[in-house]
Parts: sequence; structure tokens; C-alpha cells
Amino acid sequence: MKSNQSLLTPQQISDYDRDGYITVRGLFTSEEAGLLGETAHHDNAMDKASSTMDDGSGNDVRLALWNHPGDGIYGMFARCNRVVDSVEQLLGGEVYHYHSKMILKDAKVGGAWAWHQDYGYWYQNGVLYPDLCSVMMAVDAATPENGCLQVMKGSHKLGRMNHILSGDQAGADLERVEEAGKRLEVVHVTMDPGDALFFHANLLHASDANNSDKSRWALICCYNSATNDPYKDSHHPRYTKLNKVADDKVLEVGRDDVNRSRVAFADLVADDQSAKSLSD
Ligand SMILES: O=C(O)CCC(=O)C(=O)O
Repeated sequence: MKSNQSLLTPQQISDYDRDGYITVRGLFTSEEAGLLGETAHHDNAMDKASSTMDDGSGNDVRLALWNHPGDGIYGMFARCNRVVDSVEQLLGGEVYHYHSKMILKDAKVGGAWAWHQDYGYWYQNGVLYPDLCSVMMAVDAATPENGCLQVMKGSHKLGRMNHILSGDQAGADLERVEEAGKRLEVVHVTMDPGDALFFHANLLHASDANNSDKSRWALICCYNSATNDPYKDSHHPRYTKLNKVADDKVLEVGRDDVNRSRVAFADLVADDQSAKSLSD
């Protein structure tokens, strides 16, 4: 794949504007996706840095989060042209890496995520506009059985909703979620490794617990527009130039046993002020 090519078609961009998300099948090859999965599933540092929250029904919502993409395989996925150029097309200009996270939804115990908008959290961080985009990259196949992501199509146009803390998680105002659900289609986003979902910061999304015997891990890289630099410091970075890498770096670094895990994980969730500040 050549660097700097315009990846998304005008149709994909208008679908994103209308629905708040697009799915790009096979954005990564099976070898690239396989290296990501193999690295992640054997990554002791990531396992140790992960945080677990109760989903309110006794299941574990587990994730590892880091603010700077690094030079390892996760960083190559987060910084490669095919992802970042696409996000820049969707947001209409330069973006920077806001953070990345690995969602470690394990077989049998992986917890549910309540309906929420990411901007419901990020609003607390001094981010003025909802000009952010997340890219969810499937590490394992995601199906309704193992708790794939669900999105409410077109809900990014509802504007930011109030988010209310319930247990460890902040969810969008349930009355409004219910009303939105009567009007908007809920889509189960099934994905294969290598597929990517690009979604708007105000898109309502949720997922069910994983009662199956298959894990459902996913890498989610989040980007903020360079023009939307937060007006105050928070636990996620203000504008920091993102150094893009050529697409073939994903394979090059992924095949390099020594270098592929080079990322500094941050245990940010345990003291994540975004959710807590919602209870004030
Ligand atoms: O992966 C999931 O099931 C949900 C993740 C999510 O909603 C998030 O990280 O904001």
C-alpha cells in the first residue's frame, strides 16, 4: 500500500457524516492482524497494566490504556498512513493521537459497556468541540455472541448527552438513550481481525457481556483535531505532533520480536477523572 494515498472514497465520507461511523473491511492484512493479536495476547506488560472495572452485573470490563503511541506494533497501527490519513479525511485536517486502548474482553467474564458517547467523557477534559474520531481495530473476531460493539446509527447528530455515573461506568442519560433507540437503528458491528470501525465522538455505542468461550479484544486508537487543542491539562495529552509512519512499518515492526512491544502503558483508568467528575 502506498503512503499518503487518499484512502476513503467520497461515499465513505458521506456515510460517516450521515451515520456517525463507517466500517472498513480488511484495512489490515491477515498477517498484520495476526501479528497484532499474537503480540497483544502474549503481552505481559499490557496484562499487568490493565485495569478492571465491574460492569454492574459481576463481569469485568478490562482495558489497558496509553497516551502516546510509541514505536512498537501498537504505535505502528496508530500512526500508519492508512489510519491517520483516513481520520484526517473524516475530520477535515491534521489530527493528533489522543490515546489508545486495548479492550480486553475475555471469554466468559468480559463485561458489558453501557450506552455512552466518548465525548461524554472527553468533554470533561477541556475539549471544546466533538471533533474527535476513534478507530476500533478488531484483534479477535467480534460477533454478537462475544459482545461485539453496537452503535446507534446517526446518534452523533443528537449532540452531547448528559452522562451519569453508575457504579464504575458513566453511561448516557437512559431516558434519552431509550427515546433515541425508538427512532434510530441499533447495529451490531461484527468484525474480523483486520477490519476497522471509524466512529464519531458523539456516536452512542455499547456492548454486551462476553458469555462465549472466545475472547473479543480490540485496539481502539482515538484522535483529536489539531485545531481542537484542549484548553486545560487533563490525563490525556494536549496537542502533540503525530509522526505518521509508512504503512509497511506495521509489518516491519510486527515481525521484529525485539521491538514490537515498545509502548509505555499507563494505568490511567483507575484514577480516570473523566468518569468521576460526572458525579460532581
Ligand atoms: O469494546 C467495547 O465493547 C466498548 C469500548 C468502548 O465503548 C470504549 O472504549 O469507549
